[in-house]
Amino acid sequence: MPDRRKFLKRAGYTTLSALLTMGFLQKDKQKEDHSTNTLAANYTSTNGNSPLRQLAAAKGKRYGAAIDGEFLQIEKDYANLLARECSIVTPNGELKWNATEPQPGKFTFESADAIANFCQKHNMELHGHTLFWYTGNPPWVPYPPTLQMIERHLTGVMGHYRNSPVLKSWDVANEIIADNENETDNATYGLRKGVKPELIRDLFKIAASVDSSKKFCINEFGIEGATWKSDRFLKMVEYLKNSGVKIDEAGIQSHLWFSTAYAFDEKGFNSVLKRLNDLGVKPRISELDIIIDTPLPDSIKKLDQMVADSYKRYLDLCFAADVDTVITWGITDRHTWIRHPDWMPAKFKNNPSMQPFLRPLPLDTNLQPKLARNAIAQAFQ
Ligand code: 9MR
Repeated sequence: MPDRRKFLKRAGYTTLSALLTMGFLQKDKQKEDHSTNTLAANYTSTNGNSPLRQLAAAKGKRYGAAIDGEFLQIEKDYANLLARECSIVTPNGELKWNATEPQPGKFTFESADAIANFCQKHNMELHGHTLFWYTGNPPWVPYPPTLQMIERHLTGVMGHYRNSPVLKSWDVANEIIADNENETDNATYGLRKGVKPELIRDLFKIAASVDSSKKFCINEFGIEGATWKSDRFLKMVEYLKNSGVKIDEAGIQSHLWFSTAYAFDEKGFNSVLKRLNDLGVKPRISELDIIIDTPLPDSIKKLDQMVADSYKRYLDLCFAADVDTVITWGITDRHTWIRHPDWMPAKFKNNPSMQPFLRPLPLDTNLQPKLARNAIAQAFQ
Protein backbone atom coordinates (compact mmCIF):
# COMPACT_ATOMS: atom_id res chain seq x y z
CA MET A 1 0.00 0.00 0.00
CA PRO A 2 1.48 3.41 -0.86
CA ASP A 3 2.42 5.45 2.16
CA ARG A 4 -0.39 7.99 1.84
CA ARG A 5 -2.98 5.24 1.62
CA LYS A 6 -1.35 3.55 4.59
CA PHE A 7 -1.79 6.73 6.57
CA LEU A 8 -5.38 7.06 5.53
CA LYS A 9 -6.10 3.47 6.40
CA ARG A 10 -4.56 3.80 9.83
CA ALA A 11 -6.31 7.07 10.36
CA GLY A 12 -9.58 5.45 9.59
CA TYR A 13 -9.51 6.72 6.01
CA THR A 14 -9.51 3.29 4.46
CA THR A 15 -8.69 4.53 0.96
CA LEU A 16 -7.71 7.70 -0.72
CA SER A 17 -11.09 7.75 -2.30
CA ALA A 18 -12.49 8.22 1.18
CA LEU A 19 -10.91 11.59 1.22
CA LEU A 20 -12.01 12.22 -2.32
CA THR A 21 -15.56 11.61 -1.28
CA MET A 22 -15.21 13.93 1.71
CA GLY A 23 -16.00 16.86 -0.48
CA PHE A 24 -12.75 18.52 0.57
CA LEU A 25 -10.72 17.07 -2.22
CA GLN A 26 -13.26 17.58 -4.93
CA LYS A 27 -11.52 19.85 -7.34
CA ASP A 28 -13.95 22.03 -9.15
CA LYS A 29 -12.34 24.92 -10.88
CA GLN A 30 -15.73 26.38 -11.80
CA LYS A 31 -16.73 26.86 -8.20
CA GLU A 32 -16.14 30.01 -6.29
CA ASP A 33 -12.85 29.84 -4.46
CA HIS A 34 -13.71 29.14 -0.84
CA SER A 35 -10.06 28.60 -0.05
CA THR A 36 -8.49 29.35 3.25
CA ASN A 37 -6.69 32.53 2.36
CA THR A 38 -9.70 34.54 1.26
CA LEU A 39 -10.80 35.68 4.70
CA ALA A 40 -7.49 36.96 6.05
CA ALA A 41 -9.17 38.07 9.24
CA ASN A 42 -7.27 39.48 12.14
CA TYR A 43 -7.38 37.20 15.16
CA THR A 44 -4.59 38.78 17.10
CA SER A 45 -6.58 41.14 19.28
CA THR A 46 -9.23 39.01 20.91
CA ASN A 47 -9.47 37.17 24.15
CA GLY A 48 -5.91 36.21 24.76
CA ASN A 49 -6.77 35.75 28.39
CA SER A 50 -10.25 34.28 28.53
CA PRO A 51 -10.32 30.47 28.70
CA LEU A 52 -12.11 28.89 25.77
CA ARG A 53 -14.36 26.96 28.15
CA GLN A 54 -15.52 30.26 29.63
CA LEU A 55 -16.15 31.91 26.26
CA ALA A 56 -18.06 28.82 25.14
CA ALA A 57 -20.09 28.64 28.37
CA ALA A 58 -21.16 32.26 27.95
CA LYS A 59 -23.02 31.09 24.84
CA GLY A 60 -24.31 27.86 26.34
CA LYS A 61 -21.63 25.87 24.50
CA ARG A 62 -18.70 23.65 25.37
CA TYR A 63 -15.12 23.48 24.21
CA GLY A 64 -12.98 20.45 24.81
CA ALA A 65 -10.08 18.35 23.55
CA ALA A 66 -8.85 14.79 23.32
CA ILE A 67 -6.72 14.11 26.38
CA ASP A 68 -3.77 11.76 26.70
CA GLY A 69 -3.39 10.17 30.14
CA GLU A 70 0.34 9.52 29.73
CA PHE A 71 1.26 13.14 29.08
CA LEU A 72 -1.18 14.21 31.76
CA GLN A 73 1.00 12.44 34.34
CA ILE A 74 4.34 13.82 33.19
CA GLU A 75 3.69 17.29 31.77
CA LYS A 76 2.32 19.72 34.29
CA ASP A 77 1.98 22.56 31.77
CA TYR A 78 -0.13 20.32 29.53
CA ALA A 79 -2.38 19.33 32.43
CA ASN A 80 -2.80 22.97 33.46
CA LEU A 81 -3.63 23.97 29.92
CA LEU A 82 -6.40 21.37 29.61
CA ALA A 83 -7.84 22.31 32.97
CA ARG A 84 -7.89 25.97 31.98
CA GLU A 85 -9.33 25.64 28.48
CA CYS A 86 -11.67 22.63 28.46
CA SER A 87 -15.09 21.91 29.89
CA ILE A 88 -15.17 18.45 28.26
CA VAL A 89 -12.47 15.94 27.28
CA THR A 90 -12.36 12.72 25.27
CA PRO A 91 -9.72 10.13 26.23
CA ASN A 92 -7.36 9.50 23.32
CA GLY A 93 -7.18 5.76 23.98
CA GLU A 94 -7.96 4.98 27.61
CA LEU A 95 -11.58 3.90 27.02
CA LYS A 96 -10.99 1.83 23.89
CA TRP A 97 -11.66 -1.90 24.12
CA ASN A 98 -7.95 -2.81 24.16
CA ALA A 99 -7.48 -0.57 27.20
CA THR A 100 -10.56 -1.54 29.20
CA GLU A 101 -10.98 -5.27 28.49
CA PRO A 102 -7.59 -6.57 27.33
CA GLN A 103 -8.51 -10.16 28.27
CA PRO A 104 -12.02 -11.61 27.91
CA GLY A 105 -14.05 -10.49 30.91
CA LYS A 106 -11.03 -8.93 32.69
CA PHE A 107 -11.57 -5.20 32.97
CA THR A 108 -9.01 -2.53 33.83
CA PHE A 109 -9.89 1.10 34.41
CA GLU A 110 -6.75 2.49 36.00
CA SER A 111 -5.77 4.83 33.17
CA ALA A 112 -9.34 5.89 32.34
CA ASP A 113 -10.11 6.49 36.02
CA ALA A 114 -7.04 8.73 36.31
CA ILE A 115 -8.60 10.91 33.60
CA ALA A 116 -12.03 10.74 35.24
CA ASN A 117 -10.45 11.94 38.52
CA PHE A 118 -8.71 14.79 36.70
CA CYS A 119 -12.07 15.77 35.22
CA GLN A 120 -13.76 15.75 38.58
CA LYS A 121 -11.03 17.89 40.10
CA HIS A 122 -11.34 20.49 37.34
CA ASN A 123 -15.07 20.40 36.79
CA MET A 124 -14.88 18.90 33.31
CA GLU A 125 -17.13 16.44 31.57
CA LEU A 126 -15.75 13.15 30.24
CA HIS A 127 -16.92 11.77 26.91
CA GLY A 128 -16.73 7.96 26.69
CA HIS A 129 -14.85 7.02 23.51
CA THR A 130 -15.55 4.27 22.39
CA LEU A 131 -17.55 1.09 22.97
CA PHE A 132 -17.54 -0.35 19.44
CA TRP A 133 -14.91 0.21 16.75
CA TYR A 134 -13.25 -1.76 13.99
CA THR A 135 -9.81 -1.10 15.51
CA GLY A 136 -8.41 -0.34 18.96
CA ASN A 137 -9.47 -3.83 20.00
CA PRO A 138 -7.47 -6.61 21.67
CA PRO A 139 -6.49 -9.42 19.27
CA TRP A 140 -9.18 -11.81 20.55
CA VAL A 141 -12.01 -9.45 19.55
CA PRO A 142 -13.21 -10.04 15.97
CA TYR A 143 -14.93 -7.39 13.88
CA PRO A 144 -17.73 -7.25 14.38
CA PRO A 145 -17.68 -8.79 17.86
CA THR A 146 -20.44 -11.26 18.76
CA LEU A 147 -23.49 -9.98 20.62
CA GLN A 148 -22.30 -11.92 23.66
CA MET A 149 -18.95 -10.13 23.61
CA ILE A 150 -20.70 -6.80 23.13
CA GLU A 151 -23.01 -7.45 26.05
CA ARG A 152 -20.18 -8.41 28.41
CA HIS A 153 -18.06 -5.46 27.25
CA LEU A 154 -20.80 -2.85 27.65
CA THR A 155 -21.91 -4.30 30.97
CA GLY A 156 -18.34 -4.08 32.27
CA VAL A 157 -17.37 -0.67 30.92
CA MET A 158 -20.65 1.25 31.09
CA GLY A 159 -21.39 -0.41 34.41
CA HIS A 160 -18.12 0.93 35.84
CA TYR A 161 -19.09 4.51 34.95
CA ARG A 162 -22.81 4.25 35.68
CA ASN A 163 -22.52 6.48 38.75
CA SER A 164 -19.67 8.60 37.50
CA PRO A 165 -20.25 12.30 38.17
CA VAL A 166 -18.23 13.26 35.07
CA LEU A 167 -18.91 10.71 32.34
CA LYS A 168 -22.10 11.91 30.66
CA SER A 169 -21.94 10.50 27.11
CA TRP A 170 -20.74 7.47 25.14
CA ASP A 171 -19.64 6.89 21.60
CA VAL A 172 -21.71 3.74 21.33
CA ALA A 173 -20.67 3.13 17.71
CA ASN A 174 -17.55 4.54 16.10
CA GLU A 175 -16.74 4.61 12.37
CA ILE A 176 -19.18 1.92 11.21
CA ILE A 177 -19.69 3.29 7.69
CA ALA A 178 -17.43 2.15 4.83
CA ASP A 179 -15.55 4.70 2.77
CA ASN A 180 -17.05 3.72 -0.58
CA GLU A 181 -19.32 1.21 -2.26
CA ASN A 182 -16.49 -1.30 -2.85
CA GLU A 183 -15.95 -1.70 0.85
CA THR A 184 -19.47 -2.57 1.91
CA ASP A 185 -21.82 -5.47 1.32
CA ASN A 186 -24.76 -3.28 2.28
CA ALA A 187 -25.66 -0.79 -0.43
CA THR A 188 -28.37 0.96 1.62
CA TYR A 189 -26.47 1.76 4.80
CA GLY A 190 -22.92 1.35 3.55
CA LEU A 191 -21.83 -0.47 6.69
CA ARG A 192 -18.32 -1.91 6.93
CA LYS A 193 -18.16 -5.46 5.66
CA GLY A 194 -19.69 -8.00 8.01
CA VAL A 195 -21.72 -5.43 9.95
CA LYS A 196 -25.50 -5.68 9.76
CA PRO A 197 -27.84 -2.80 10.64
CA GLU A 198 -29.59 -5.07 13.15
CA LEU A 199 -26.32 -5.58 15.00
CA ILE A 200 -25.89 -1.83 15.42
CA ARG A 201 -29.52 -1.54 16.51
CA ASP A 202 -28.90 -4.26 19.11
CA LEU A 203 -25.69 -2.58 20.20
CA PHE A 204 -27.67 0.57 21.03
CA LYS A 205 -30.36 -1.52 22.75
CA ILE A 206 -27.79 -3.25 24.93
CA ALA A 207 -26.21 0.10 25.79
CA ALA A 208 -29.60 1.43 26.91
CA SER A 209 -30.25 -1.69 28.97
CA VAL A 210 -26.96 -1.16 30.86
CA ASP A 211 -27.23 2.61 31.46
CA SER A 212 -29.71 4.82 29.67
CA SER A 213 -28.85 7.86 31.78
CA LYS A 214 -26.00 8.94 29.46
CA LYS A 215 -26.15 10.57 26.03
CA PHE A 216 -25.58 8.06 23.22
CA CYS A 217 -23.57 9.10 20.16
CA ILE A 218 -22.73 7.64 16.81
CA ASN A 219 -19.32 8.95 15.72
CA GLU A 220 -18.04 9.14 12.14
CA PHE A 221 -15.35 10.74 9.94
CA GLY A 222 -15.46 11.84 6.31
CA ILE A 223 -19.06 13.08 6.44
CA GLU A 224 -18.36 16.81 6.22
CA GLY A 225 -20.04 17.29 2.86
CA ALA A 226 -22.62 15.71 0.56
CA THR A 227 -21.00 12.40 -0.35
CA TRP A 228 -21.77 8.71 -0.77
CA LYS A 229 -20.54 8.22 2.77
CA SER A 230 -22.48 11.03 4.46
CA ASP A 231 -25.62 9.89 2.65
CA ARG A 232 -25.21 6.32 4.00
CA PHE A 233 -24.42 7.66 7.45
CA LEU A 234 -27.63 9.71 7.50
CA LYS A 235 -29.64 6.71 6.33
CA MET A 236 -28.16 4.62 9.13
CA VAL A 237 -29.01 7.29 11.71
CA GLU A 238 -32.54 7.39 10.34
CA TYR A 239 -32.77 3.58 10.54
CA LEU A 240 -31.70 3.68 14.19
CA LYS A 241 -34.24 6.40 14.98
CA ASN A 242 -36.98 4.44 13.22
CA SER A 243 -35.99 1.32 15.16
CA GLY A 244 -36.85 3.21 18.32
CA VAL A 245 -33.43 2.90 19.94
CA LYS A 246 -31.98 5.65 22.09
CA ILE A 247 -29.57 7.73 20.00
CA ASP A 248 -28.99 11.31 21.06
CA GLU A 249 -26.09 12.80 19.16
CA ALA A 250 -23.96 12.39 16.06
CA GLY A 251 -20.24 13.03 16.39
CA ILE A 252 -18.87 14.61 13.23
CA GLN A 253 -15.17 13.99 13.69
CA SER A 254 -13.86 16.71 11.36
CA HIS A 255 -10.28 15.67 10.69
CA LEU A 256 -10.22 18.30 7.97
CA TRP A 257 -7.98 19.18 5.07
CA PHE A 258 -8.33 22.64 3.57
CA SER A 259 -6.51 23.91 0.51
CA THR A 260 -6.43 26.79 -1.92
CA ALA A 261 -6.55 24.12 -4.64
CA TYR A 262 -10.00 22.73 -3.95
CA ALA A 263 -13.29 23.80 -2.49
CA PHE A 264 -14.96 23.02 0.80
CA ASP A 265 -18.47 21.64 0.26
CA GLU A 266 -20.24 24.16 2.46
CA LYS A 267 -23.67 23.50 1.04
CA GLY A 268 -23.34 19.74 1.37
CA PHE A 269 -22.08 20.01 4.92
CA ASN A 270 -24.96 22.31 5.84
CA SER A 271 -27.41 19.75 4.55
CA VAL A 272 -25.79 17.04 6.69
CA LEU A 273 -26.18 19.22 9.78
CA LYS A 274 -29.76 20.09 8.89
CA ARG A 275 -30.73 16.48 8.29
CA LEU A 276 -29.31 15.43 11.66
CA ASN A 277 -31.19 18.22 13.41
CA ASP A 278 -34.38 17.23 11.58
CA LEU A 279 -33.92 13.64 12.75
CA GLY A 280 -33.56 14.84 16.33
CA VAL A 281 -29.96 13.61 16.56
CA LYS A 282 -27.87 16.55 17.65
CA PRO A 283 -24.64 17.08 15.74
CA ARG A 284 -21.46 17.65 17.76
CA ILE A 285 -17.95 18.25 16.47
CA SER A 286 -16.04 15.44 18.09
CA GLU A 287 -12.41 15.31 16.81
CA LEU A 288 -11.61 18.56 15.03
CA ASP A 289 -8.15 19.31 13.63
CA ILE A 290 -7.08 21.06 10.44
CA ILE A 291 -4.34 20.27 7.93
CA ILE A 292 -3.53 22.79 5.21
CA ASP A 293 -2.89 20.81 2.05
CA THR A 294 -0.53 21.82 -0.75
CA PRO A 295 0.22 24.31 -2.19
CA LEU A 296 1.71 25.42 1.12
CA PRO A 297 2.33 29.12 1.80
CA ASP A 298 5.87 30.44 2.03
CA SER A 299 5.84 31.08 5.78
CA ILE A 300 4.55 29.59 9.01
CA LYS A 301 2.93 32.93 9.74
CA LYS A 302 0.75 32.63 6.64
CA LEU A 303 0.06 29.00 7.41
CA ASP A 304 -1.19 29.86 10.87
CA GLN A 305 -3.48 32.48 9.38
CA MET A 306 -4.89 29.88 6.98
CA VAL A 307 -5.47 27.38 9.77
CA ALA A 308 -7.19 30.09 11.83
CA ASP A 309 -9.39 31.16 8.91
CA SER A 310 -10.36 27.55 8.33
CA TYR A 311 -11.32 27.06 11.97
CA LYS A 312 -13.38 30.23 11.97
CA ARG A 313 -15.17 29.45 8.78
CA TYR A 314 -15.91 25.86 9.77
CA LEU A 315 -17.12 26.75 13.26
CA ASP A 316 -19.28 29.65 12.04
CA LEU A 317 -21.05 27.15 9.86
CA CYS A 318 -21.45 24.67 12.71
CA PHE A 319 -22.75 27.24 15.18
CA ALA A 320 -25.26 28.50 12.63
CA ALA A 321 -26.66 24.96 12.71
CA ASP A 322 -26.92 24.90 16.51
CA VAL A 323 -23.84 22.82 17.25
CA ASP A 324 -22.95 23.41 20.88
CA THR A 325 -20.07 21.02 21.55
CA VAL A 326 -16.70 21.37 19.85
CA ILE A 327 -13.89 18.99 20.72
CA THR A 328 -10.49 19.28 19.04
CA TRP A 329 -8.39 16.12 18.66
CA GLY A 330 -5.72 17.24 21.10
CA ILE A 331 -5.01 20.80 22.11
CA THR A 332 -1.37 21.45 21.17
CA ASP A 333 0.70 20.72 18.09
CA ARG A 334 3.16 19.03 20.48
CA HIS A 335 0.92 16.02 20.93
CA THR A 336 -1.15 15.89 17.77
CA TRP A 337 -1.56 12.43 16.23
CA ILE A 338 -0.88 14.08 12.86
CA ARG A 339 2.78 14.65 13.77
CA HIS A 340 3.21 11.11 15.12
CA PRO A 341 5.33 9.00 12.74
CA ASP A 342 2.64 6.29 12.66
CA TRP A 343 -0.02 8.70 11.46
CA MET A 344 1.68 11.53 9.64
CA PRO A 345 0.30 11.91 6.10
CA ALA A 346 2.77 10.45 3.59
CA LYS A 347 3.01 13.69 1.65
CA PHE A 348 4.48 15.33 4.78
CA LYS A 349 6.36 12.28 5.99
CA ASN A 350 8.23 11.95 2.72
CA ASN A 351 9.13 15.61 2.71
CA PRO A 352 10.68 16.71 6.03
CA SER A 353 10.79 20.37 4.96
CA MET A 354 6.96 20.34 4.90
CA GLN A 355 6.58 18.91 8.39
CA PRO A 356 6.80 22.23 10.27
CA PHE A 357 3.61 23.13 8.38
CA LEU A 358 1.62 20.53 10.31
CA ARG A 359 0.10 22.84 12.88
CA PRO A 360 -3.48 21.56 13.18
CA LEU A 361 -4.40 22.59 16.74
CA PRO A 362 -5.11 25.79 18.70
CA LEU A 363 -1.77 25.90 20.58
CA ASP A 364 1.74 25.34 19.31
CA THR A 365 4.43 22.85 20.35
CA ASN A 366 5.51 25.20 23.16
CA LEU A 367 1.92 25.36 24.35
CA GLN A 368 1.63 28.94 23.20
CA PRO A 369 -1.68 30.10 21.72
CA LYS A 370 -1.79 30.46 17.94
CA LEU A 371 -4.18 32.46 15.77
CA ALA A 372 -6.31 29.33 15.58
CA ARG A 373 -7.05 29.61 19.28
CA ASN A 374 -8.27 33.16 18.84
CA ALA A 375 -10.29 32.15 15.81
CA ILE A 376 -12.04 29.51 17.94
CA ALA A 377 -12.58 32.12 20.64
CA GLN A 378 -14.12 34.51 18.11
CA ALA A 379 -16.33 31.83 16.68
CA PHE A 380 -17.69 31.04 20.15
CA GLN A 381 -18.42 34.71 20.68
O1 9MR B 1 -5.23 9.66 18.25
C1 9MR B 1 -5.45 8.28 18.44
C2 9MR B 1 -4.13 7.54 18.33
O2 9MR B 1 -3.23 7.98 19.32
C3 9MR B 1 -4.42 6.06 18.48
O3 9MR B 1 -3.25 5.35 18.37
C4 9MR B 1 -5.42 5.61 17.43
C5 9MR B 1 -5.77 4.13 17.55
O4 9MR B 1 -6.37 3.84 18.77
O5 9MR B 1 -6.60 6.36 17.53
C6 9MR B 1 -6.42 7.75 17.38
O6 9MR B 1 -7.65 8.41 17.53
C7 9MR B 1 -8.63 8.15 16.55
C8 9MR B 1 -9.97 8.12 17.23
O7 9MR B 1 -9.96 7.19 18.28
C9 9MR B 1 -11.09 7.78 16.24
N1 9MR B 1 -11.07 8.69 15.11
C10 9MR B 1 -9.78 8.86 14.45
C11 9MR B 1 -8.72 9.25 15.50
C12 9MR B 1 -7.39 9.55 14.81
O8 9MR B 1 -6.91 8.41 14.17
